[in-house]
Amino acid sequence: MNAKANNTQSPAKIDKSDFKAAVVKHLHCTLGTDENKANNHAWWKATCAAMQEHVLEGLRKTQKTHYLNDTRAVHYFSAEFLMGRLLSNNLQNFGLFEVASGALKELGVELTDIMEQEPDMALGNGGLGRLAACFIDSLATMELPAIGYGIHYEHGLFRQEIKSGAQIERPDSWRDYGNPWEICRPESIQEVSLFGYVETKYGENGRVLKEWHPGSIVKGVPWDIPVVGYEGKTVNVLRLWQSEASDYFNWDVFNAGGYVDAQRENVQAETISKVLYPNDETEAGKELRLIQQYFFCSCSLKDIIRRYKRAHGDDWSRFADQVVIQLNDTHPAIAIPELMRILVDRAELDWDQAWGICTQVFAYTNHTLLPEALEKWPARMIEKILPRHLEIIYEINHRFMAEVDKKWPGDNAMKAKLSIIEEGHEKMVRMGHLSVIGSFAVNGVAEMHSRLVKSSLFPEFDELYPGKLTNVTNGITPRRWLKACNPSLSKLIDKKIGVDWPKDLYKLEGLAKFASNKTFQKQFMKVKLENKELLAEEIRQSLDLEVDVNAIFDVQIKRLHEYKRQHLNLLHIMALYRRILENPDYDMHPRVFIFGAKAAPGYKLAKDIIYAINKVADKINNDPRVNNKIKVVFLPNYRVSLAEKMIPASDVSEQISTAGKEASGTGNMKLALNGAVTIGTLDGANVEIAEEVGDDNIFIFGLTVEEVNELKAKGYNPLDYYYKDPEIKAVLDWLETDYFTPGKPGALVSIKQSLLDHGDPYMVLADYRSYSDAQIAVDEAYRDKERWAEMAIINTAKMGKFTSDRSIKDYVDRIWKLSPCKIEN
Ligand code: GPU
Repeated sequence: MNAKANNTQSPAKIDKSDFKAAVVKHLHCTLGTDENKANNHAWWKATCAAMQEHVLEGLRKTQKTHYLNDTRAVHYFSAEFLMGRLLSNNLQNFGLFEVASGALKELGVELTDIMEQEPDMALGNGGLGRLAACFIDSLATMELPAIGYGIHYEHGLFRQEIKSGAQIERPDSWRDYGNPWEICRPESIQEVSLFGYVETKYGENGRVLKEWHPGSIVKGVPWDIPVVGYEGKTVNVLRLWQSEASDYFNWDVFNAGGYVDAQRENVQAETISKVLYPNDETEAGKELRLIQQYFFCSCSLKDIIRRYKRAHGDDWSRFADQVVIQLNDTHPAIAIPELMRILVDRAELDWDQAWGICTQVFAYTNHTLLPEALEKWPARMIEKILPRHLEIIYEINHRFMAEVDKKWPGDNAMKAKLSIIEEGHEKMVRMGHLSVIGSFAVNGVAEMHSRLVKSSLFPEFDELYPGKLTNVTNGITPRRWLKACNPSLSKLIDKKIGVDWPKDLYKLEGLAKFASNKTFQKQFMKVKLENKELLAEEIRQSLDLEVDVNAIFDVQIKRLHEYKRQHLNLLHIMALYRRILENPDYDMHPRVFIFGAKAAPGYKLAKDIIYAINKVADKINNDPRVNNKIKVVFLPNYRVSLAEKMIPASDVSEQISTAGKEASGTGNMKLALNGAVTIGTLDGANVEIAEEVGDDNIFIFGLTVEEVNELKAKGYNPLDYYYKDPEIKAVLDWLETDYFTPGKPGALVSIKQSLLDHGDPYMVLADYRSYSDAQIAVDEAYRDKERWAEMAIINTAKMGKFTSDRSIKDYVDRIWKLSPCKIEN
């Protein structure tokens, strides 16, 4: 049989006619339709199926090679993977985008149209979930043995609709018509125990044995999503667990004639992986959430152990050589006591031996300092759901307290401070402390954040375990966030510096020498203008609103959160509006302020801010006196695929969190990579972006972390700013009228109240004037077209550091100690 017939030829050799034949074959044989009947959805599915042939071939080779080489692998545990769409990514990474596009064209189909059929895979909330997706892309690209483990949510992050200005949440059903990328692996089902009680027994020579009698058992069914590396050599997998009722456990009820009861148990079991919690950086404290966390951690650990045992039998001595587990925040921290349980209760290892393994296997990434995001579980809740795990946590803590006593003898205050258990009217388990104690490495996600993790979150842990706390600055994959989402700019870059940059982003530095070249500036800004036209079309389609592509496109895209300060942006927009009303000749370059943001459904003020943005937008966009100097656009349902359209079209990137609050940010990196200039505070990775692009190519404003702390210590009073700055006063008072909400005075007052009556916790007013001044500087800079083009080019040129390949290299060299494994084609 020739290579073509069995489809094992390498993707590099596929031509248009091969691809065309494969798509038609799948239209006929997989979808049961034909070229005349097929709609875009069918074409999309057939194209995915044609692609999936190569993906699965790559997957098979990769898994075989990893198995034969018995490779050490990293296991990335994350409750969220925000993958977005996969077709264009997989085509790009296999180098088949042009081939597919040409093949489809001959069939009378536009590839970019059918790509729009793909629902986003939105199994995450925001930055943390998207980071996980970028990391697994880099791991595959760098040919590293890796597996992502998470939850196969039936419903991902809600779809946002805007009705009369307000956010409405609708369910997201990303798999309704089938997901062409995933493969169910019933041969690797796991069972997970929940509830019940622990029996203490005595074994040989008085050894205490613990037996957990669970009250319920659920099945974890794995679904594998192939993760294609750039140039398509390594294809790793993202393994997501779906919960189902365990057949075995329901037998009794079923046989007793309790068909209905048995069905009820089914529903309960299936609830576990039903929906993603839509809270970003707030700990919900819900029982089901803890069950979700335990469910995927337990399935994943059992999966890892099964694989290890296949090669090493019952010899645990090499486990830590083969396995490293990265905990993406504390959401999977329950994996630590779960591994202890398996090792001590099941494998019957000594506690010390088991603990030795655990503390060589786990590493933990902290993604926030916000107190409301630091997970704590009521001990009573853990006891109910995971009785044995609570005992293990107490034992870990007991031994840890002895360590603390050795370091700080007799210091009970120190013990209370560092204990995993927080004593209070309700005992709580601090998952952050458990994670630090149970891991061999702990990292923050940007230099500044990691410094604060050491100095203010975990200073005593840093003293107790010198060297354990470290930094790995976040990154983004340039394959999705430049090559795939901005094809025009990518082609221009290819022409200028060659095609190696997607795998070696420091190569972009080669653009810097053209930053002041007039011809290149024109080419660069022409691409930007084309991208702005595409986004303007999107805005027209979605909102029936015209925007001027010669205006500055000023973009703030991220979850809605007080600390990210979308309301600072809004107050400034209102102030500009006011300036124009007071002085029709107010001199400014026209600007389109564009927002994309989802609010957690229970976060009242965040929803109020979305409402306010929309109401202010209505008024400004329809006021002829504004003379098109300002437009305000709120694009509904912000998500990965929308970001891919917004980012290439942005001139200005808003990164305006209160200093010390944004751990890193990654949208800041994506926007700068696509030639947007940042207006931002010295927060998170903005600091490192400023270092890379230089002070002349970024607009920094606002209080520093030190100044924020000083002002707080001295006693911050927002009223000082309200009375001192007439513009602040006028704008806040405006919110109280019915100017923006005719007939409904006070509809926007909660924003004013949070800033004046509730103490302005994120210091919006303290930074207002400095922000407004920085915006004037942006306006002036933009009017000098050449100067602006130079800034934009420098931003793209200097983003080398922020490829997620660099982040992964840092993890590999300093934490994971992994080696690449070449896959032969
Ligand atoms: N982040 Br904790 C989330 O998106 N969700 C969370 O639950 C937590 C953190 C973000 C940080 O806010 C952001 O600054 C960072 O860039 C991102 O994680 C990835 O590290």
